[in-house]
Amino acid sequence: MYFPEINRIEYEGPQSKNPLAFRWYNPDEMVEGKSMRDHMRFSVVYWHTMRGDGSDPFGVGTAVRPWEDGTDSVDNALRRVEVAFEIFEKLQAPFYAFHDRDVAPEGSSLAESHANFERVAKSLKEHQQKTGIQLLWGTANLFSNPRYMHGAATSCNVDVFAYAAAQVKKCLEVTKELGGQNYVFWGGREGYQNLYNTDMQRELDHLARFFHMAVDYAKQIGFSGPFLIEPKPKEPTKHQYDSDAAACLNFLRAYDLMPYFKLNLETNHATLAGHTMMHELDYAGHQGALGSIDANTGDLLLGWDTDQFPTDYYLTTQCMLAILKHGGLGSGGVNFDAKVRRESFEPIDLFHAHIGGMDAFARGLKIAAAIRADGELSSFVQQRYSSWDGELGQKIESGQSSLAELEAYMMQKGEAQPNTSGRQEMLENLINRYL
Ligand code: XUL
Ligand code: CO
Repeated sequence: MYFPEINRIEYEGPQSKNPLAFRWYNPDEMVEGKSMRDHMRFSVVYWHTMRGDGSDPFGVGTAVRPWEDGTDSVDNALRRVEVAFEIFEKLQAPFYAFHDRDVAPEGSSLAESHANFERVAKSLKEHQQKTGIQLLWGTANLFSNPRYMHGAATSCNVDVFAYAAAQVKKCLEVTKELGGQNYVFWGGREGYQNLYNTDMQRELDHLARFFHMAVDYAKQIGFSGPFLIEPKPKEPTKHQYDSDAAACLNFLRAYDLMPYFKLNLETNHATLAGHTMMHELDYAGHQGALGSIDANTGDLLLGWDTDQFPTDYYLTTQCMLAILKHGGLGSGGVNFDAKVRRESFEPIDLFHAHIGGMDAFARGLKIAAAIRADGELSSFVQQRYSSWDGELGQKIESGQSSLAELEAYMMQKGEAQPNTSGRQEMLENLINRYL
């Protein structure tokens, strides 16, 4: 036991002042006919929680992690697995997610890296079996090693593409072996810093080839979970090819990948793209591509990917409104791609951070469900579009009208009268009634 002073975090209700208890996340509580546990499918990420050290571009790590021996050895990695599962269990998180290089050290050759990964995966599997905790998704880190400086699947160097392919092949095998429910591609360095040196079309063609190879290999080994692309518009590159939900869906359609892919949407990436998270969720959702979410938030005053834990009830309410509207997360989950601040250096801060995020999402779920149950918001929207429910609207929507017909119609009618107010302020007040 690495946290003898911390018991399993339990639900104590909104009145509780215990900082190590849930005030809103009550796993068995039913909301819209489904338990909170099944709605949220909370997941802890290995990279921030187990590997984050609090370093930033201005200074070395600050995090105190007594289980770390300062080496990047397999032994240290195996000890981390024990710590990780104690954290997951105590948080009552049913899922976790990793990059290959988070869980096991890169070796001095590809073969050694594969062997390290397999060794640690064996231990991950044992811990999963012992605890019932499951792998939400796996992904390959195709951006940290210097070989990937120009990208991986979009590198100008074919050998780098091949190396990345080998890494993804192994990571797919391990993800399947661990019962991973999805497989994620975040763009890493797939993008460009400068178009003078870039053949964008060739790079995009290569990215699509890479994804098709992954689809083919998944079929070959019987990995059936969906692939997820995680959009992000910039950082580390100036322009990331998977810039937002719309760009990803266009790419997937253009290259015949739609049947195999959905999206993993992250709040801080949405805001970097100039969108709200609700926009990204709704955009993906109405195209049947809402796969999973990376739950976090940026900072209003900082323009980069700060990956903070989400604690804002407006944000989580908006997320849950969109998620419920589109029928839930399916095989995805609410994955905390979030890190404690550099100044929050003690191990216990990892608990405070996750408790806050889980409670904020549980509260958002309850508020969203209450808004939906009352139906005032949805009936306002329905009413706002009600002119489309008449004969003309139906004819247009079903593709049976024409410009000529509409010209004749307006010639006779004369003018289109504005019919309803948008009532934005009234609706904002309405939302506030539930918070
Ligand atoms: C980077 C990011 C990644 C992905 C997984 O901004 O969000 O951690 O979630 O590669
Ligand atoms: Co992410």
